[in-house]
Amino acid sequence: MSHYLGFDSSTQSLKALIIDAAAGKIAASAIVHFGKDLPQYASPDGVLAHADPAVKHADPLMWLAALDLVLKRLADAGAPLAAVRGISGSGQQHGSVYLNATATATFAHLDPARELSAQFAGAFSRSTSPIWMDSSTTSEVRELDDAIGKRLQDDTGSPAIERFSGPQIRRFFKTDPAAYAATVRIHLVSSFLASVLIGGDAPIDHGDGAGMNLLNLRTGKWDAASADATAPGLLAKLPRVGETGSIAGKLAHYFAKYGLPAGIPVALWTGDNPASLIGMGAHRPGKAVVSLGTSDTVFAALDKFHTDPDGYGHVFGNPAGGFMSLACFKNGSLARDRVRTETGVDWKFFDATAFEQTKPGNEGRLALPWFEHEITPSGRPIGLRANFDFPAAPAAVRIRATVEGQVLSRAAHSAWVGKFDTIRVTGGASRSRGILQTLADVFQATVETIAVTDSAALGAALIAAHDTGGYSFDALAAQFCPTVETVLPRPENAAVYRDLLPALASLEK
Ligand code: XUL
Repeated sequence: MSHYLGFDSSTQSLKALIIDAAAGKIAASAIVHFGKDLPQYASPDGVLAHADPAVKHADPLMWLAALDLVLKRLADAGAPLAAVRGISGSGQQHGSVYLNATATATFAHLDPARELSAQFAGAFSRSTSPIWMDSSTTSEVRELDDAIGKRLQDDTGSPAIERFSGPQIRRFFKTDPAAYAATVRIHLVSSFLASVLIGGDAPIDHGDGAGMNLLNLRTGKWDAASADATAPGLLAKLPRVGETGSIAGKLAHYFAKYGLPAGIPVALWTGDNPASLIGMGAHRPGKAVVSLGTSDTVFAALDKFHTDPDGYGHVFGNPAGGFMSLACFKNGSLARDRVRTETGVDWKFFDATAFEQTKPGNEGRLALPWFEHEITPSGRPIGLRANFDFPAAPAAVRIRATVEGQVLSRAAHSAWVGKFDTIRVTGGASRSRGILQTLADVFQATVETIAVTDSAALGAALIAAHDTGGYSFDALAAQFCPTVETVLPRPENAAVYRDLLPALASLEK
């Protein structure tokens, strides 16, 4: 029996996926949409409404209700739960969960006769969890910067960032010191759910821990000075940092009610981006993943620990060992869609025809669709930027200018990571011929699409197979992440795009 279970607790849903590692097949999967399936939590997109648009919190009880429901759905569908030999999971990064002194007993005595959400109802010192979309911590970021300075990025992999857990914890300490004092444990979404599975206190891994502004990636330990600058007594409230590849504990008896074997190993959970690195088969340096979604992200395994000199990219732990980079570009698909709507064309035109009617480099015409506050680079005013009369140009020119502007920016802000031979593309826009060829030409790398759709949940299941079952990541990637389509770079376009870099730099000013 070679079945492994991976979870992905993302912003809007909880997915569970069982793989048969020996057969190289996905054996079962189930999903719970927080909005649709758990309407009692009033979080249509997984986020609670708040008068201040900068505040984005979620109810941790909703994540627990989803855990019961997704396992029930797997059991009801006859999934091979009894054959599962190990479990892991991934969580939306940066979200933090605050537990009070009663939580220890709750974890230790999970009662199969009652739902998890009922058992944990009194276990939180903060009833809601700030998540990665929250940007209410501008002053806390400044305070951390003032206290630690450049060393924060040099040692934790990122400068102080609003959505990172450290500034969020500091804000909680400042706004509700009594509730902070009553907090005995602060978990990430990932380590909290791992704790529930083992009925104990799971460590935080290097992948997700690096998204806190608190983990020293050079030592693999909590950074005492950053913790002190964040909030008093914080070190004692954090769980242990776990070694990459290690086991959090054994599955609690509670989960036997769904047919899972109690006592099987639960590997450390990680963040959704580190899990996706594994699920995309990109755990080795040289391969980057470009995820084209609401936001575009570019992430890749790093050959050694080093940081982005411009301060926009992050360094996280790689679940396969070592480190990975991640850069997030806020203006992704929604910006592409807005340009498409405004030019009055359909997706076929946007994805392919526009590129047939224009030439690579677009005769120097370039655009950046910054309709939302961009974070890479940050601090610039919003609006469409172009070095030509954008509204007057033909639709095909505007579309190529937008796509080339986006792709050049993704490449320019990933140059610090190193050279890639291969780019694996995922997300809705990976269907676009024009975008795939532009990626190949700008990065001068082979572009691959793969069949994986739920890369974080698959990555978590592969991590379970590796960490608890001894399967190698290379063998798992060969089986589960094969290439579907390849687009080759055209060497003659390398210089065309190199020559556009000064134009990009002036648009980004
Ligand atoms: C990464 C980040 C997001 C979340 C999404 O830094 O904030 O990608 O992990 O779930």
